[in-house]
Amino acid sequence: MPRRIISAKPKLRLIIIFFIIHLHHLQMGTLISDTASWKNLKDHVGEIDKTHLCDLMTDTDRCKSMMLEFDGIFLDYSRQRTTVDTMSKLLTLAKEARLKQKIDSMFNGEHINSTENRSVLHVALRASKDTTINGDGKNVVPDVWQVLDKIQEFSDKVRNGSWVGATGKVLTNVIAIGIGGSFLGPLFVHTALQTDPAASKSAGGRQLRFLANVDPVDVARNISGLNPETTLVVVVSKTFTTAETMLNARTLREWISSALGPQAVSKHMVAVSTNLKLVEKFGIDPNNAFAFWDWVGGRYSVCSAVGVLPLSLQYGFPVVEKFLEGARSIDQHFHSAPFENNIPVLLGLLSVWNVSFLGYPARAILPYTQALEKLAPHIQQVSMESNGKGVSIDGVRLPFEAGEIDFGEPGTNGQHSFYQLIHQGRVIPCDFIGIVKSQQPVYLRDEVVNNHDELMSNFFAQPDALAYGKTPEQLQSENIAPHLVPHKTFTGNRPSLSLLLPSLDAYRIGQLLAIYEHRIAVEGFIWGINSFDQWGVELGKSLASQVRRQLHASRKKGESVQGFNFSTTKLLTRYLEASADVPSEPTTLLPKI
Ligand SMILES: *[C@@H]1O[C@H](CO)[C@@H](O)[C@H](O)[C@H]1NC(C)=O
Ligand SMILES: *[C@@H]1O[C@H](CO)[C@@H](O)[C@H](O)[C@H]1NC(C)=O
Ligand SMILES: *[C@@H]1O[C@H](CO)[C@@H](O)[C@H](O)[C@H]1NC(C)=O
Ligand SMILES: *[C@@H]1O[C@H](CO)[C@@H](O)[C@H](O)[C@H]1NC(C)=O
Ligand SMILES: *[C@@H]1O[C@H](CO)[C@@H](O)[C@H](O)[C@H]1NC(C)=O
Ligand SMILES: CC(=O)N[C@H]1CO[C@H](CO)[C@@H](O)[C@@H]1O
Repeated sequence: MPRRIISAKPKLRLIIIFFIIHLHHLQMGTLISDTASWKNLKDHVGEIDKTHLCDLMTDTDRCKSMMLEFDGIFLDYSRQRTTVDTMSKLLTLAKEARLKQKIDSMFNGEHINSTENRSVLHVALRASKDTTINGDGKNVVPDVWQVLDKIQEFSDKVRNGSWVGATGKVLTNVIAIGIGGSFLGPLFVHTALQTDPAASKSAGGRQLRFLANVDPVDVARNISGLNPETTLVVVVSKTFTTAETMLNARTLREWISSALGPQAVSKHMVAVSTNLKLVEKFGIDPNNAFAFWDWVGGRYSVCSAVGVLPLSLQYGFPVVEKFLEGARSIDQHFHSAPFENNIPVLLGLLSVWNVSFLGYPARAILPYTQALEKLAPHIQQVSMESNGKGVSIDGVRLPFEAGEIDFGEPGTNGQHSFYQLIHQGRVIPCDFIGIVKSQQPVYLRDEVVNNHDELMSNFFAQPDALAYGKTPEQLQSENIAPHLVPHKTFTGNRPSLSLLLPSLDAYRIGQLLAIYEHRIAVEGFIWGINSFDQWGVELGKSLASQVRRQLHASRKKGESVQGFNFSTTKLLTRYLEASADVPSEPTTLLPKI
């Protein structure tokens, strides 16, 4: 081929080169930023920059078209910096990105986790028994239900006292050890359920704790106040090799066997893992291992045994089943609703609009209920681990930035913290999440409104404060001292959206989870990246093993620090010297507080 180009006439040569480049381009897949609809949206930003939300909000037809409801969830995105025209341009972008086909590929079990040749089927984890979802040529739903049935039976036995600890006592406490997706998702759901009346009634005095960090301080806190005789430990690790989880598991195994003898381990520890060999080697009966599959990514695993086992132990399987049903309702909506009425699709498109066109890289998640305090940390992982990528799915470096910076706190706490920056500093699009009926209503005599209404007054007020702002003229008419006017001015035009849920029970929590999961997938599908791998977490891990080897060699053999750069050498040397008095031999003493 190259020889033929060289021998061709100059003009022909150019044509051939152009053809080769074009062919290469097609093979590598077109970047979304090269499409007409992307450019069209870029040009459209100028028009939007001429608008202000306080004007856009006066157009009732526009606002009406930006509200929708599905299965009790009400979405209002009229405070986006968008017009009806923007929305239609975004829908065209979705078409050009082949969003529909990509969603179908996910539901059809195609290997969309292409860098690792895997399907992405967390939707199968909450499918009803009679559905068929194929992964690698077989229906995976029966496997899913086999594990769910096993969890139901096991959690029933522990809860009703027919499975007891080594000394015959009922196991009323559970510590689940896992990190990343095996921690944040289940913790989010647990925190949200804790104060739901139905869930807390079925928890009936039981305790559930999640241990993640390899910091021994966390071990101390997690075992504090618990008796090994009444504690069941669930070890969650797909490969049973995750460094942090396995060290914590060995530490709690020591806690149990030093109190109750080594034979107690099999009564007090169970596993969520696929590596039955290592489970058995560890001392856990492989019959007490609960499986999940290669097509479940860590951050999408809360609906697998990873979340379902600890949550069923705490709340009973029927409560957790409701949670799965809520997620299923959104899965079906996401798969079948037309894009203009599809909540996760619209939210995903709006995120792309903010990040890639308006240049707002961050997003605040602001639930007006303390029960959702772990929503933002969970979504932070789902979103930032999924979409924080630098190349397209075909390996081409992106000429734009993908991913978004997620953070958040429940209102009204956030209002006394970072809202200052959101109102008068940087523009940070906000997700306001409100609940119609509180999990724990309180209404005091002599108060103007009940406590939940007080909370929700803020939920309704904040989006307008952000959108409308306050002008110098308004301030002058209020006779504000002139030197204070600039300080009290709010520029407004700050976008937000409002999601209103009828209540916060297990079903609604499942819906909320699935809305965010799918929204994040939509963003990745549009950007043309692989939202389902996470190579970015590997480098730090491998450098840590080099440090681990060094710490061992220095402490045991007095070797000096070598092979690191100047800065790390200094830091490590200082660390080793200053901690020369820590015990150099292992002790079986566990931390105590
Ligand atoms: C991907 O997986 C499928 C089946 O799981 C297998 O047939 C195929 O050879 C794999 N492709 C690569 C590139 O490894
Ligand atoms: C406890 O639950 C198990 C599993 O569902 C069941 O087989 C057993 O009969 C129950 N025992 C009692 C005492 O309720
Ligand atoms: C258990 O450890 C986790 C993190 O590893 C921590 O977030 C949690 O607060 C601890 N639990 C208790 C009860 O202290
Ligand atoms: C994609 O594959 C990798 C490697 O097996 C896995 O770590 C990741 O969790 C997968 N992602 C999903 C969403 O299944
Ligand atoms: C885009 O803005 C809306 C609110 O206007 C917000 O809800 C959404 O999360 C934002 N997305 C991003 C990625 O900033
Ligand atoms: C001089 C030297 O040792 N440089 C090292 C600094 O750290 C990086 C990351 O571990 C190494 O790649 C360098 O070789």
